Amino acid sequence: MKGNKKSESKIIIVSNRLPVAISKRKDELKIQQSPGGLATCLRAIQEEEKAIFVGWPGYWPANYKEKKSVENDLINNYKSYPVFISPAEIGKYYYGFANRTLWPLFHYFSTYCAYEKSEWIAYKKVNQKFFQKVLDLAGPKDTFWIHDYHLMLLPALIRKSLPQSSIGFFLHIPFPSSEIFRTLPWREEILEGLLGADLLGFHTYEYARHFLNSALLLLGYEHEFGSILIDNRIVKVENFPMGIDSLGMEGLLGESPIQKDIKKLEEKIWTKKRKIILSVDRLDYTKGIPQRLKGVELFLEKNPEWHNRFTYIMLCVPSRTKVRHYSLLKEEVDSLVGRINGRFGRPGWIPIHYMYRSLPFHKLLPLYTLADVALVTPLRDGMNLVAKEYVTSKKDNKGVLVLSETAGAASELGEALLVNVNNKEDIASALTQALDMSEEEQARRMELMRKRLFEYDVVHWARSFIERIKDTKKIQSHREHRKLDAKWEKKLISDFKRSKNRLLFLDYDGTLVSFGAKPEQARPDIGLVRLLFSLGRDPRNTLVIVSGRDRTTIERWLGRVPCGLVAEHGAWIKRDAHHDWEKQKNLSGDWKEQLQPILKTYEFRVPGSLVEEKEYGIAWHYRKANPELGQLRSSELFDYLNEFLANTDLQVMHGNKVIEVRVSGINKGNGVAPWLSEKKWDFILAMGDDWTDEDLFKILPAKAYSVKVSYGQSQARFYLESPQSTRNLLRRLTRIRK
Ligand code: ADQ
Repeated sequence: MKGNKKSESKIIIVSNRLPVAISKRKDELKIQQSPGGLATCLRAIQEEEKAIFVGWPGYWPANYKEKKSVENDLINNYKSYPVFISPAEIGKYYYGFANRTLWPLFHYFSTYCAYEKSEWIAYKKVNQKFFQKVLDLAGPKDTFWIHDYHLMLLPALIRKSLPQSSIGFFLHIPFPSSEIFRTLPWREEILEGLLGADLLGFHTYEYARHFLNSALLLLGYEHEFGSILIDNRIVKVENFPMGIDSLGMEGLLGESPIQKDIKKLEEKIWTKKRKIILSVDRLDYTKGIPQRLKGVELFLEKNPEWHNRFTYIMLCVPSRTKVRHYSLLKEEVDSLVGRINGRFGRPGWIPIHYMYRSLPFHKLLPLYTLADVALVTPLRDGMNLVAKEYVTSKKDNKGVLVLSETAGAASELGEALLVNVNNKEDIASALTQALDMSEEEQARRMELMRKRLFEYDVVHWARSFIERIKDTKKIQSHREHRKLDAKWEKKLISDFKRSKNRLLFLDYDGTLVSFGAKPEQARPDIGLVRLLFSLGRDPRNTLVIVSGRDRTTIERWLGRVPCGLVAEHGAWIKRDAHHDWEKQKNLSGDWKEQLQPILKTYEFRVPGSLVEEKEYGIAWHYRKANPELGQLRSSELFDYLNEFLANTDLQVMHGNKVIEVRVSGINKGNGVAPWLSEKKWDFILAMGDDWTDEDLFKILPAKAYSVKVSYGQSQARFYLESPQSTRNLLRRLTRIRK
């Protein structure tokens, strides 16, 4: 079986829970559907032919024989490969780290968080256990799709042992703001674990942005349009709002047993002539149940005319009952329901009909269909599928959804009545508005939401996620082709060897030396000076250092190297040691006076940043600033300056952690023109790391070797990772014998 599985290409879906769960009643094992939103999603992708599932079956077998029988049943009948986790491990990993630390933290309940080292260790151990299982099943062409906060270390574990594999990870809960996330003691390990994936998916753009900010702030990883480069591998971070199985649900609604149930319930309601308000949740403190009840209480206080004219059916599924905050919540909800029913109930009418149990989906459907109002009021929710299920059930477009603005679903269901759950007045008045809403208004809102849900259903969601993992792999392999690898390096060296007139353009910062915290800290070390001497000394080489720095600094550092110099991005050039500096154009730096106060304000507002004045340019560097603040303020300054300097002959550039203003028409391409125009060259190499080097790459002949020393879009033919790789290449060139 194992051999077979390894030879086909398949999708391995890994989640804490399998789509089905096992339980034992009266010595008999039973297999049922797992509860909750993630399980709903897994069932929807279960139909995917090539998918297999890996996860916890919710059961610890009594003995080896039972274990084997459970395993065979799950594999053969449900394509599910169980990872058996002992009760002690479940206590620490699932009820512990996952649900007493990560769950409250990611839902902004930081005061509920426990930070227990032993639970963190158990979490690592169980992630390792999943990894071993996955490794047993994995073939070379398989795609892994890992789900949710229980398994955040798994992507990196797989990446380490199968570096070429395709890995996607989807988080079903919110990713909190970096200010919250950074309070986690093991924050770096969690981020590194996730970044083992090729694709990281979140329900909303906000969560993706929070993740990118945390990676920047805590690990220093920058991103470009949602892509992060790690060890020469691209990680894509994107939002994929999860849908539900709308078509499947509509099909179920048409089945006759469900229609019968709907009819029965309808008659019951009709005789009482009461409207139905419905809520359906796991009993979880993130779902805002007490807040909702207080809103309903206020509605009852303010609207006596509605007494005896509605029933609120509140359906709660027991959840994580072994975690203390959940049992406290149960007590609070019980007492609130008792209080409200006691206060407002009368013979023949109780306002809240509270059911503390799970219902099979087909029993839920009639309730959805007949409810006039759905009250979905989580304090935080990754998405919230109940809201989407309610809307989908409304074939006749009748019904009103009241939805919390802090549920992920709110970003797609803007036609709902959106409420701030902490404001009970808001809930009470939304209820009034919902119960009084005309049928035309209901239909107008419902129709728009339904259309969206049918277009972006769970099948669309799952397919687009899997497609995107493949796309990311394609981007990576395209990148691989551009790498100046051993094969291309051999060709470059052999062309270099054969040539007699070689032209070498080298940028300085980020290409020959790594960036220092301050500009003056990047002075050349002795190794670099020797390397440049040895290149410049060879009569067949014409070496030119092409920099954005001011001419005084560049001359002080490299003035004795036998090479040409270009300073201030081409404003100044020095052909060789025997020539003086030449100004490229009739330049003036008078305009700097006007800009200096603006840039100084940013120096003041962003601690760690600084202003550098050049003869014909002025720059604001933010390398040492807090990365998040630096990125934010730099875009703001860039936009501002562009507007401010429109219709002048000044140009604003956003370089590597620097915003610089200089006279238009001055660029590295023009700066090197005096050399390039000589036309005698039989070998040209240009290396640079920044987009200011693009002007140089752009004007080179097609055969020239242009190399970008970092990740990012570029006109260069090749790329290398770091200044260290630049130096290694140049060192090899100096070793070539005549
Ligand atoms: P959950 O927190 O479980 O999911 P939700 O998205 O609302 O929340 O999904 C609940 C699912 O369970 C729904 O399909 C619903 O029909 C079912 N359900 C709820 N109460 C029930 C009851 N009493 N009886 C029977 N079935 C019931 C997590 C995240 C969410 C995210 C999903 C999917 O917390 O934010 O939307 O995963 O990514």
